[in-house]
Amino acid sequence: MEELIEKSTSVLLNNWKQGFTIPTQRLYPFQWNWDSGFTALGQMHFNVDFAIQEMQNLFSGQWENGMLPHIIFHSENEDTYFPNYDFWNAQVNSGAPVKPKTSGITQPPVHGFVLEALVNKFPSNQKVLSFAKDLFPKILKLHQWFYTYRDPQREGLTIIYHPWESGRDNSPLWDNSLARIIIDKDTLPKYTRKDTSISEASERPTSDEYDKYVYLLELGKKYKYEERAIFDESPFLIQDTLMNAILIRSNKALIQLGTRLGFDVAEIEEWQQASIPKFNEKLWYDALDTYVVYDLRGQTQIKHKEIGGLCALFAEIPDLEKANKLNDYLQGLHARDFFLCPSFDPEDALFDSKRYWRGPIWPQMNWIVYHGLKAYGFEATANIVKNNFFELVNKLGLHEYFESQKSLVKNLEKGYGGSDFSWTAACILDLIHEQS
Ligand code: 9WN
Repeated sequence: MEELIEKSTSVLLNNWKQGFTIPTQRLYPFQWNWDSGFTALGQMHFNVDFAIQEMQNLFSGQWENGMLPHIIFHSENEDTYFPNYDFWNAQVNSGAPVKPKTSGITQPPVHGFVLEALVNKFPSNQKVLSFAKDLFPKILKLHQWFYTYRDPQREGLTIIYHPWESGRDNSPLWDNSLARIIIDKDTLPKYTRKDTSISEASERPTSDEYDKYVYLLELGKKYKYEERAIFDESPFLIQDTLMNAILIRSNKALIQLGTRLGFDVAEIEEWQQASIPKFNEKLWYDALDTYVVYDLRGQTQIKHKEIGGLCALFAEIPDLEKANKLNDYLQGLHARDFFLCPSFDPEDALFDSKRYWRGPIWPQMNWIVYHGLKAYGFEATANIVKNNFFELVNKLGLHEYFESQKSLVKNLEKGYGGSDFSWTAACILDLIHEQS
């Protein structure tokens, strides 16, 4: 354990850029939104000032309307990532900051429960408490943005209009919705991917998928990143399980924190009263015994088992009957010799054990599912999720994502995607400290 603590800490220190952390060198050379939340969970165990600065610098990119972008380009000189700040051109929206430059879409709002963890660890540290008082209204503003601009039907469920917002970019979940986009190569701006010359192409999204990501980015830009116009036209409009579960979990954290710090939380309680029942009503799919995402444009559930459905546990959305079904599913995978938790169901024809979000195990997802299982008292499964993660990291390194089939892991020497990855290191540190 000592060695793992040392290695993980040094990954976070090497990826530290005087105020914020990059996910990994070259492949992702800027500050990413939900990555930074998890990173702060690791930093707080060895340098609480880093954790505070990480969050402060992330929120320096918040837009006037409350939106928190998925990338903050603190440096304008890095050239190893596409799309860079100039391609996003977030300045078309008058509420985007001039400095730092940002992207024009968001990512899962982890900040509420991250701040809660920080305050729980340092309950009487004045610096932490005054930081929490300063950050709380900013997180609240972000949640207000979700419910004001991203819930057009006032259902209590927010929507995404770009796969990158879901955090799980090329999940097979999006295939049918993206198929509505017909690419006209003459009108799509020319661009060059950088990721496939840094990371293994067979572990990354395809070029067709990238064309569609660029198409949706262009759509946002065309409408100055103003939601209403984008929603009228976007072929891709999804009510995502992961995004909504994280929002609901962070709402819960804000209610607890706000009450402790003296903020009014009535509005947040109202969101919860609408969101949790709606999540159960609209996103549960009996035939698969799981929660699924809803395609708002196609007015249909997208019926696949995958990691997003399991995140409902983390927000304590399911009743015991549903929770048991999710737990049984994971126990079944374990019995069939899979490491937990594959990002997509291995029995599904669309499963791909290597390609990014189409099957591999993602560290921060294990952290989320682990805590979800614990919340229901599923200790045995929670421990498998945690121990599998440790086993993978010990054998394959602090990578971005991992193979889930035990028979294949045996012959591998490293994980997939980027190496020395920040949220992998941070989740390891947090789980080790929780244990001790
Ligand atoms: C686009 C940084 C990010 C994560 C996402 C992951 C990947 C980016 C990309 O890397 O996405 O945001 O260029 O592939 O899918 O979850 O936040 O680690």
